[in-house]
Amino acid sequence: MITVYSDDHVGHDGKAELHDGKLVPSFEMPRRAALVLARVQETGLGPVMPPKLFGLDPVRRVHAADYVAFLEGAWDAWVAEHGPWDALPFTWIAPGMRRVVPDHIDGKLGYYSFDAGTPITAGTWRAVRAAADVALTGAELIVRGERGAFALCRPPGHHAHRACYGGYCFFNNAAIAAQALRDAGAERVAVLDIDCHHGNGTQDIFYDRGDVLFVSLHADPVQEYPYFLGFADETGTGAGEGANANYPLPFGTDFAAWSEALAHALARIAAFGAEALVVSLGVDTFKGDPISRFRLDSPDYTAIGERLAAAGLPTLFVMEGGYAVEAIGLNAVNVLQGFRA
Ligand code: SP5
Ligand code: ZN
Repeated sequence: MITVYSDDHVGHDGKAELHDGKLVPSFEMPRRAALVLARVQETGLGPVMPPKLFGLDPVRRVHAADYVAFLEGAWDAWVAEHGPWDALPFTWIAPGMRRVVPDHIDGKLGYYSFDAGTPITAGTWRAVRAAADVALTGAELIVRGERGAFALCRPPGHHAHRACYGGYCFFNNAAIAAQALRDAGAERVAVLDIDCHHGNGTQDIFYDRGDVLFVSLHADPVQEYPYFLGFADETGTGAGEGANANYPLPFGTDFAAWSEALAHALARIAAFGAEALVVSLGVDTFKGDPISRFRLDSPDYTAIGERLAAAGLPTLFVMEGGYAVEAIGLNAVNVLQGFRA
């Protein structure tokens, strides 16, 4: 299986996120991608190639133009106001307030985000562009006939909505790839999100569309971030009615229970008649993950890969979360090896 990877993520290096009331070192760090790449290389999974450059047009197929322009200029605007320390928002729009774009960078950060865990740093713009190119290059491999490909994206993407960032995500790499597959001629595309957190951004981007099925297995939002989306009664709207399926699972979920939900998810995907599958591959379902509460173990990821292969669809894997850094390479590449076997 070909892996697509760019070093351009390394300059996205947040110092801290708001966690349990304290600013703590960012869980989402450059070493995550470095260790996944190292595991790809040491296992001989297959060749590693750099991304092609696609520009911003395919990004704007799923993200609002004003949001993309905001991200491009956010760091410079922040530095001009506050100096070269990571940019974090501290206030957001709540019901009863007005959705007006502020002039001030502090207001803009709140307007275009939904949490205080997602710093913008000097290298963020370069990194998020590269991650989109990595996903788009992976999608192109699938269009050209590869059975599977791995987009080793960083930062991750599935929490990013059409016009806001959060959850360590800026551009929704999986959504950009799914849209690119549609634009290349696939009539129906499925996105399966197996990150421990609900893929709120991806769901929202495709919620009113019947051509992209979104299916997600995740920690129940009554207990876990992102809290405000990901419930089982969210089934899509308008033309998208029936093209969204959430499987919220409780804290402590082990592979037996998770696996049962996966069977339901794969049945939904089969019934949908997708021509291609995008997997939002988070491995923060691991029992050793420092911010999540599921109990999957490393060999389970190989079994997941085998199950995904049995779906028989051309499959693009897009890297999402996973914060047990010492095990992230093993767990992520186990999925890919299980798929390849
Ligand atoms: C891509 C991805 O996996 N993003 C995850 C973002 C999660 N950020 C907030 C996590 C909050 C976890 N709460 C744990 C509380 C422990 N006391
Ligand atoms: Zn996650």
